Amino acid sequence: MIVKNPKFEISAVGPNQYPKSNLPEIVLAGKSNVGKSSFINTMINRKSLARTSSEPGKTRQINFYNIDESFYFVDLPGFGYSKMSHTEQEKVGKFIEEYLFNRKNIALIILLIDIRHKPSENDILMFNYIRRAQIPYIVLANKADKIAITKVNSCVEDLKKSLQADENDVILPFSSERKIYTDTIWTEIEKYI
Ligand SMILES: Nc1nc2c(ncn2[C@@H]2O[C@H](COP(=O)(O)OP(=O)(O)O)[C@@H](O)[C@H]2O)c(=O)[nH]1
Ligand SMILES: [Mg+2]
Repeated sequence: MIVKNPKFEISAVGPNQYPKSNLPEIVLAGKSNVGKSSFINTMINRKSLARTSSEPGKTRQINFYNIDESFYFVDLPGFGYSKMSHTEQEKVGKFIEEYLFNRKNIALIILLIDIRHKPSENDILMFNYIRRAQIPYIVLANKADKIAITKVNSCVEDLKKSLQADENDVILPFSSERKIYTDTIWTEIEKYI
């Protein structure tokens, strides 16, 4: 896909601020700092439309990016960030759940998991939540540039096992640095918009 005019639309702190439109929403989920905002920038070929941060846990809002008036990339707040207070974590968790549970426009959820580590308890919770929600999803094993190229496939296999993923679950390596698999991921996205 060639993106021509991606626009930041709104940073929502509550459901009344979600866009009124019915455009399909492609949602980025994953823990803080896993690379959700970078993913959006990589896919749309912009350096910093989506705000990235090396300081984890900064985003508490749901950010909507209008992509050529054809769909939204939705950047969820990172969950399970230990330096956030317990009350704050709970608040963010409820906000995410409310969005995922009630929003009718969700077309696809893209769950990012760091390829370098075993999925955390929160990663597994999120995966199981999405699976049960019966919304289409794909999983990306992100930051693949951080491990040796020869290990990428076996790490993806290990991730599938840890998640107890199904045979037909789409789980691909990804790297915002190397821009690998962007075509395959666009093909997946296009199926749902
Ligand atoms: N090496 C590498 N670093 C990445 C990748 N994606 C994101 N990062 C870095 O990880 C940090 C967090 O990224 P960000 O997109 O803000 O994560 P978010 O909190 O999930 O939105 C930033 O310093 C990014 O530059 C990747 O694919 N490879
Ligand atoms: Mg972010």
